Amino acid sequence: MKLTASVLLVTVIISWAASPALSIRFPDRISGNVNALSEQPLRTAVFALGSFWRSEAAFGCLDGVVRTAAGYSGGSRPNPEYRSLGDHAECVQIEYNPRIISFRELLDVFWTSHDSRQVFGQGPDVGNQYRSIIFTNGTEETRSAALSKEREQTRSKTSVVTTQIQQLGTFYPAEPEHQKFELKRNPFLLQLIGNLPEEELEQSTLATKLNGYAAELCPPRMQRQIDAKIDDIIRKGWPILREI
Ligand code: MHO
Repeated sequence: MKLTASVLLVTVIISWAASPALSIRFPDRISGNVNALSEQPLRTAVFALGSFWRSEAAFGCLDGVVRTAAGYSGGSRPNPEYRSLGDHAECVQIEYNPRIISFRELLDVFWTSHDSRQVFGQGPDVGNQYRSIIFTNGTEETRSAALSKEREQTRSKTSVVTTQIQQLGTFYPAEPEHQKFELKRNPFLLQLIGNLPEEELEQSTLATKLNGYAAELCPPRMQRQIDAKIDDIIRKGWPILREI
């Protein structure tokens, strides 16, 4: 009798738990995760192409670029600073989502954003710190860089592409006053995003984009999109630009 009762109880519990109507429900895992893109592992590229103020802005508003930083690399002096950078070059470090933009596409922007045939300088900025360098991470990137340099050289044979290709060593971030320099020259845009403190500004994707916009270096479609957003804010009186 006792045994029968226990068997009955166990049977009741099992069927209760198995019944979809009565069993305890765990929340479904969120499918179609809206943050899937931002969770992609990011990659990093570093290029030297003249003044890092402009270099940072040249890559800032490309689709897929999440963050940029100005800094020093390519030399041997430990802990370089702007006034004593030794044999380093001014560089931009680009964090990007490889699902949206590839290293090769970044290389295309690298070539079109500076004159790789000027010897150790860009325009009026002359000196070793302004030399042109593609930093690479691994053989695949080194091969892409070499191929794109060859292609660039074939565009014109009358002058030599001076760009160096180097394995990336240490990237030293530059001093805060050199970060997002173009954006910082534009107090209106800084106010528009709520005068972020320095650390937030340096991490912000929006600030990265607006740094390119401030220098008028965004691709035309992005430049127009930001223009429209800003017009909208001014018309509607929204206080702060949060995203583009
Ligand atoms: N031509 C620039 C160079 C600055 S740079 C960050 C200037 O205005 O001095 O080296």
